[in-house]
Amino acid sequence: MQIIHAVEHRRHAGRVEMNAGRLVPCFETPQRVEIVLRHVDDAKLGPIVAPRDFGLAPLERVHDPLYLSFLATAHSEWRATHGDCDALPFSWPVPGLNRIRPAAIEGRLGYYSFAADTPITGGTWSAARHGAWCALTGAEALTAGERLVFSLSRPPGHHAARALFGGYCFLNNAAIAAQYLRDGGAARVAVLDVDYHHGNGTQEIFYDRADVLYVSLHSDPVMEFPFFLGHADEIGAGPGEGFNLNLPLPRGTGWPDYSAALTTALTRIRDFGADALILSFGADTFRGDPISRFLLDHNDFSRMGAAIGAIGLPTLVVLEGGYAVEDLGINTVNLLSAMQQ
Ligand code: Q9C
Ligand code: ZN
Repeated sequence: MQIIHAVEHRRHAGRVEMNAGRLVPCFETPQRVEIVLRHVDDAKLGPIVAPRDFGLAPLERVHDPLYLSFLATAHSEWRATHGDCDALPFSWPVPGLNRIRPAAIEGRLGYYSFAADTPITGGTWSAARHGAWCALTGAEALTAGERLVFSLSRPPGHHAARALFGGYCFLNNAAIAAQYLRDGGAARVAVLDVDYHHGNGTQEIFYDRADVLYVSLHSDPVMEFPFFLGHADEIGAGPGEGFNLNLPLPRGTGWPDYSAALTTALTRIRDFGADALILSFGADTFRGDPISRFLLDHNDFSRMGAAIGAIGLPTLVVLEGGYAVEDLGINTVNLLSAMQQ
């Protein structure tokens, strides 16, 4: 399988995030991708290639151009007043407040975000763009006939909405790739999201559309981030009704209940008749994950990969979360190896 990777991911290295009342070192670190890179290389899973530069046009198919301009200059604007520290949002236009876009950078940080867990650094924009280009390069390879491609990038993407960052995400790599496949002639694209957290961004982007099916297995938002989206009764809107499937699971879920939900998800994807599958893969369902509460073991990622591979669709795997850093390499290789069978 082709593996797409860009060294620029290292330029996004946040120092701190808000966690349980304290600023703590970021969980989403450059080391994550370096570990996965070492493991896929050791396992000889395939050639590792750099992405090509797709410019901004395919990003603008999914994201608000003004949001992209904000991301491009946010840290230099922040640095001009606050020096070279991470930019973190702290005030949001929740319902009841006026949604006029502020001029101040501190205000625009809140205007374009939904969580205080996601710092913007000097290299964030470069890293995020190269990450999206990895997904696009992978999607292009599918168009050229590849059956399985892995976009090994960070920062992750599935929490990023049309004009919102948060949950460690800035650009929705999976959504950008799905839209690129649609624009390239695929009639139907399915996105399967197995990250521990609900992909609120991907859901929002495709919520009123029947051409991109979004199916997610995740920790029930009544107890877990992103809290405000991901319930089972969110089924899509207008022409998109019936094309959004949320399968929330309780904290403490292990393989037996997880695999039953995965069967439901894969049945829906099969019925949909997709031309291609995008897998938003987060390994934060692993039992040792420091911020998550599911109980999957190393072997369960092989089982997951075998089940997903068995539906036989050309598939682009995009890396989302997974914060047990050493295990992230093992879990990713287990998934990908089993998908290849
Ligand atoms: N400090 C992904 O897995 N963080 N994002 C909440 C904890 C939310 C995870 C605050 C975790 C987001 C892609
Ligand atoms: Zn996650």
